Amino acid sequence: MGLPDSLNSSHKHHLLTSFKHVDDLLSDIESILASSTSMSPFPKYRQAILPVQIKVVQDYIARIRAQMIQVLKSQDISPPDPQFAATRSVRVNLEFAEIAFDECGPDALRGYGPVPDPLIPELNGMVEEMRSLLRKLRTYLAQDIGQDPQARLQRLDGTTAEIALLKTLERIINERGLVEFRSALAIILDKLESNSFQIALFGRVSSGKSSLLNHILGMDVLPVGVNPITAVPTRIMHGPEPALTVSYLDRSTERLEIGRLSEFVSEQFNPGNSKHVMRIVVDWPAQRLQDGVVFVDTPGLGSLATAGAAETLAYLPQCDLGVVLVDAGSTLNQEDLSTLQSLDQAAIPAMVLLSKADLHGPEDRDRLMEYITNQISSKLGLKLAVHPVSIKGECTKLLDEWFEKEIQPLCGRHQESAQQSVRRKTGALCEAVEAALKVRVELTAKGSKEQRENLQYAEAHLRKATGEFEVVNTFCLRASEEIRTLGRMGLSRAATDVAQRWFSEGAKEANTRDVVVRNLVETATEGANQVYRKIQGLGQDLSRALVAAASALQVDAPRDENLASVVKEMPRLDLGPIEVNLHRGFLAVLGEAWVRRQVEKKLRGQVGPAVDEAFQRYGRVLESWSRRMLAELRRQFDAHADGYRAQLERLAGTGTAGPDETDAIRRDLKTLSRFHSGQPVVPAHQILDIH
Ligand SMILES: Nc1nc2c(ncn2[C@@H]2O[C@H](COP(=O)(O)OP(=O)(O)OP(=O)(O)O)[C@@H](O)[C@H]2O)c(=O)[nH]1
Ligand SMILES: [Mg+2]
Repeated sequence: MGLPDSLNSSHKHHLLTSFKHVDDLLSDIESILASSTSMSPFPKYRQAILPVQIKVVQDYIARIRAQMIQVLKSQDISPPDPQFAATRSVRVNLEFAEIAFDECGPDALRGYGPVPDPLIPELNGMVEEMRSLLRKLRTYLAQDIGQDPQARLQRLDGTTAEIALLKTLERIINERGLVEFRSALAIILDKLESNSFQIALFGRVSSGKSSLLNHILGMDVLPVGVNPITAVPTRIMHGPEPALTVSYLDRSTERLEIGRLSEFVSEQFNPGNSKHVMRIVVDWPAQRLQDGVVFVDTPGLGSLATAGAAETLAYLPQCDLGVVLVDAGSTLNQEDLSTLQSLDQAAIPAMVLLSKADLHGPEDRDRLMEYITNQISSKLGLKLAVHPVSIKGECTKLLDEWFEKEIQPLCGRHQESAQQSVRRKTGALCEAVEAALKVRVELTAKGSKEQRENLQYAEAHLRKATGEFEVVNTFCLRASEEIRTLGRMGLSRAATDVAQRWFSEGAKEANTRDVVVRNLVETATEGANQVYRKIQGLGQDLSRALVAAASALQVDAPRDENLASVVKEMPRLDLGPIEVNLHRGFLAVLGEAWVRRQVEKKLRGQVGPAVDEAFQRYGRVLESWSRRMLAELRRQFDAHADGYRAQLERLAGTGTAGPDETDAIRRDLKTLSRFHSGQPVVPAHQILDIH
């Protein structure tokens, strides 16, 4: 009897358990390596391993693992099925990870000793980046299985021509780990499933969005008014009866009387969305809502905006048409331009309305419209028509005209428009995925140590820049707080100036008020300028980090690369009507120092409380201005940085693609190029068979 030509099951079992044990040990080594480079305040190991050694150890671990897989394969041994539901374990770990990351921030670290100032931005950046990644990952894992893009695509099969491309994109995103494109894909699938055409109204606070929608739909359910009103984006869609559906973040959805809308939608009754409303849908039986047209009323943007503005910006990429209202009473500003720019970046068609057109006669109106069109064209390079509208008197016919000429035909063609919108979004996603793949192949082709270092440098640069936000934010809060108390200092400075003038130039009493006001304004401005310069400096740092990332990835830097230009229109000190009544009179015979004290005392008595209050107010205004500027910088920075970061991490971390992967990526690129070259496309099932 000859020997059997393969290992028996006990042999195999022994091999498998031994390999499994080795693999666990290797994982431990990986965690030792990881912890030796970790920023954690509680390192487990002393830093005895140099970065270059770590790299070598990692390479060997990879080789040992590859070898084990080879051996198992050649002996026909298959590893056992996994025992735990991975998503659950991952979610549990992520919860702990978030807590752990919070503990790595400089504030937490300070409990263990002083943290060197230059390290603070980097630490903050790490915590911020990690938390944002963890949040995204958790949201993704929290979706039930019906939300899995593959299953959703399966259900949508045959509904539109884009499905084949979307399936290919889904596969590539998955296989190549391009997680940054998942949310874009999810938005497209939402669209395909809901089959609606969403027309959203954007604009600054009080530009007339809610009034306009009430008028268009023949209703008065949306609250309107002069203060910031709308706090939560509100979708209005066709329904047989007026009704209201409110979904919350933390409890189940409710269906309510339509009359209760303002309890949820308005800033007054739901300030800062304290009721945790996620989604508001109004059913309304209007003819204009048929064919699946949905209108969306959004919280106002701009300098007077409330927390709702963030909801508006988060909602923005989901609409099919963005209608931006520019108030005829206040004309176009930077905020309107950046809304239009965000729509453009999200590949969403936009229209501009000159609202409250009744405020001007036809000639002024035409001039304003021409000005707005020119500004949009010169500042953004976009050709957009501007339509005047109004809900008052005679001018309502302008609104009806706009609706009939521009919107009705679109609604009629909504099915087609919805498909166009999906096509455009899919096209944009396809281009972005292709760009990400190309970078991997190209950098692999040229792949050198220097290149790798470039990537790591750019990655660290982005991280540092992200961390600067927290530092600048703290600085601005402190500076705004200080400005609130500068009223006293401003007055004594004014007193010194007044006294000096009286002694050096002779009395010019008529100018005393101007001298005082100038000194107060200068005091406030010096403080505010620090805030301004800090935020502008941040804008420049962020732009540099983006340019460095783009150049390391060898892609074009963003068009709007100068983020510092976001920082505009710093508020000024508003002293209100103050009366100063100082006379040199008999004081002139006394010494300058004494006079100065008298002047200061008089000034305090006359305008002290008003000045204090003006500085208090100015501090608050400046604080909210700096918050807004930082939020806007953050939004613009993240729009580019998220994608760069993901690519840099992949390339600098796991390295460029190996030869097999490079071939696979080339095949992916070829498959994608067929979709837009109009060549016959391989059916989806065959594409999946290629690999
Ligand atoms: N003259 C004139 N005033 C208007 C017109 N439309 C709206 N208004 C006024 O503008 C103010 C703001 O209107 P809203 O519709 O609440 O503005 P909004 O853009 O929804 O404001 P938020 O929800 O706070 O962002 C109200 O006092 C309206 O009466 C218009 O066509 N002409
Ligand atoms: Mg409103």
